[in-house]
Amino acid sequence: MPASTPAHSECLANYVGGAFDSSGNTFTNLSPVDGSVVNRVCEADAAVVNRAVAAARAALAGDWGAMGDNERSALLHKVADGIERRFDDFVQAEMADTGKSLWQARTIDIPRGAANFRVFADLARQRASECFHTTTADGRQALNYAINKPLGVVAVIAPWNLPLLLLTWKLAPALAVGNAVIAKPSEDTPSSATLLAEVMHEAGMPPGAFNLVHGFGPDSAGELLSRHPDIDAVTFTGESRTGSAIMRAAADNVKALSFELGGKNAALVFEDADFDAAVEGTAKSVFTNGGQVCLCTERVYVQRPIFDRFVAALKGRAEALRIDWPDSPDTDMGPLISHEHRDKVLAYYQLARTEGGTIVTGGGAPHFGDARDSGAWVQPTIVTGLAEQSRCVTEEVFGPFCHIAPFDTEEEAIALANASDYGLAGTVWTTNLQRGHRVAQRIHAGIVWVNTWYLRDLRTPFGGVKLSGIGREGGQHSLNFYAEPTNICIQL
Ligand code: NAD
Ligand code: 6OD
Repeated sequence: MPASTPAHSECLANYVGGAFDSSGNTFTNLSPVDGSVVNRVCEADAAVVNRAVAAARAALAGDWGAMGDNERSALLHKVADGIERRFDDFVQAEMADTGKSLWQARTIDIPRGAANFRVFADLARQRASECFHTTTADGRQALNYAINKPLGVVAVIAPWNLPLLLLTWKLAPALAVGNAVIAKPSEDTPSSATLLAEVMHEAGMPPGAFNLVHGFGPDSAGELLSRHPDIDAVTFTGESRTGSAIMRAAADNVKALSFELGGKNAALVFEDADFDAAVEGTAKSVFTNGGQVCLCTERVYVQRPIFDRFVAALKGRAEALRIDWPDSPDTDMGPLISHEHRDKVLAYYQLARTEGGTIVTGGGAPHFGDARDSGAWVQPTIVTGLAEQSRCVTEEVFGPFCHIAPFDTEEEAIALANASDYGLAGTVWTTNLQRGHRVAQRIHAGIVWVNTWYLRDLRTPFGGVKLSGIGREGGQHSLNFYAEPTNICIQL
């Protein structure tokens, strides 16, 4: 297949060693909007994965490995330019695979895809290195300085919820410090990654520096990458259970691992909060992307004096959400990613009932009377009255779902937020500045927002504690993971 084969040709191809490769089996990518076929995708088998690893290794020994910081940085800016030039193609690809709204793809997913390349291209070029002037016991002097080398060949395994955003969040820093990468997008969202391969090709990325393999997890491309003896690091975003499987597979070669995993995030709404802002912000944090953002709130704790009013107001917001075709300009929420995921989320809605909860709103699937009835849609759902130990309050649902419970004291609110196996994000709503700082600092999570949600500065540490991940990404934290420092000690 010629290198310029478009992403939406008959079958989305793998991209290996600077050329598109459509050998092997194919699988079907279905639209969650109406169940129709979006495209067919070439599944990378062991031979394709091996070729990708060999191409990456060769790139490190060749033009890519020899490239200087400034040239690499300029190339990554060209990739960002390429994403922006084909902005509408990326938006369409993301909407077709996920059913997310045009508005969200245009304002969050695709701009962040380009921004990830620009930010890390600049940070890597401007990076300082450590240097110590050392006095030794005999009174002589030594100079210690560190140089940062790429880790080598890095596998990037990405999820389906923010496909381009989360893939490039890892690809960009890995490439910026000179690694050769093999990207594996989710089997549910192969299209924007294939467009990215075209953009990489057009930008003049040296063959093998960026490779793309399509496929599934177990017994497929994901596992082949995690086990591959010639891959130095795996950086993964997805379910906590998958993180454990990758950890086991990568153990034999003691690969470096960076994991961004699941969440069961709490929002604490104090009676002194700006009520309307807290309702609006909580609605956003529960229902954005159909609740399919790892940072979404699934546990809302509200101080008792405003509990009933808050539940009623959030119910009103949930019922006002426009659930519609992704390309309609007013759509707030599209379908879930797949029929399989819809069944999982609907099973939690049912479980909420059997666990003794009260369904405040939603609790099922909408009926449209058109092609969407063959899609993967669910209703935004709010539940009250569940026990803190119930499965709906402890397990990640990853849908437009939250449980709301009352609390009385600040101490109790903090304890409730922290009573989770996960620790990714938290949100505090209060107009008391001291309380905002005090509570945020005591929440066991990688990020805590006060009076906002999903406000991002790409230089800050991002990641989770407990089941929510290993390590931090963002700014220098990403560069630190993707590079290996060597200390050089010179006796003066
Ligand atoms: P997933 O774990 O099912 O899949 C993610 C990726 O891993 C896919 O590319 C998949 O093919 C691959 N994979 C699956 N099994 C594998 C295996 N055994 N070996 C190697 N690769 C394998 O996750 P998902 O359903 O795509 O995404 C949703 C989950 O991701 C949620 O739990 C969500 O919280 C989490 N997530 C976390 C973050 C974060 O930053 N912490 C961000 C986004 C999503
Ligand atoms: O914004 C980011 O950088 C990021 N990693 C978001 C993760 C979202 C999870 O679904």
